[in-house]
This record gives sequence, C-alpha cells and structure tokens, in this order.
Amino acid sequence: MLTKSIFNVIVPITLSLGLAIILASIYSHQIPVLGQTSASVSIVKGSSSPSIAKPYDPSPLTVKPGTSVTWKNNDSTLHTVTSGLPEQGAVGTLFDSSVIAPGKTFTYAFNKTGTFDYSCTLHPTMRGQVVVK
Ligand SMILES: [Cu+2]
Repeated sequence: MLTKSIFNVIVPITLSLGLAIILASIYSHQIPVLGQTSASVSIVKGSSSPSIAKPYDPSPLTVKPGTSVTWKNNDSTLHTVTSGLPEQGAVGTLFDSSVIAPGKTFTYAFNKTGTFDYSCTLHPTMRGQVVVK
C-alpha cells in the first residue's frame, strides 16, 4: 500500500519534470528567434545625388552578430548594396545585391563582428556602413 502511494506521487513528478526539461530546451532554442535578429535600412529617395548626406539610412547601423539586415530601395532608380568601397578595390567579395529595382529589397545576414563598409556600384558617392558587435 505504501509503495503504491509513493509511486502515485513520484511518477507524476518525474513526468512533469521531464516535460518541463523538454519545454525549456525548446524555448531556449527559440530565444535567438525572439530577440533582435533583423534590422532594415532605407535606400532613400534621391540617393544617387551627391548632396544626399545619408543615401542609406540609418548609417552606420549597429547590430548584433546573427542579424539579418534588409535594404529597401525607396528611390525611383536602380541601386546596389555591395560590400566594400570602390577606392579599396575588391568590392562585392562579402555580399552583392546586384541591381535592386525600386520598391525591391535585399537581405544579408551579418554573422561575424566587424565594421562593414558598402557602396552602390552604379553611384560611387553612395556609401553606407554596418557595425556588428
Ligand atoms: Cu545607386
């Protein structure tokens, strides 16, 4: 009789703990998904004009590693989001959107820390920066 009543207590507790551990492990994997994992940058109207202070806005954009950054072309002409600066050579080695039509987007996930300059291959005055830390 005593043995049976102990089982009646221990078995439900063990099952509950097991369920709690399973749920906790599921939720812990979801935490990065629920956190700040995306950010957006606007390619502003008239961005090809050298007089535009921030053709890509915001810039610099500071994000955490693992953040997907989406650029949206809010201008009326084609633009690119291409890693690097023309005077530094090797543009597009890390990422290159190719031409983004008006209203379209480009997304790149920054997984490593660092300071990343980018530019538009069609308009050399268009520059932006993403800081990952
Ligand atoms: Cu451009």
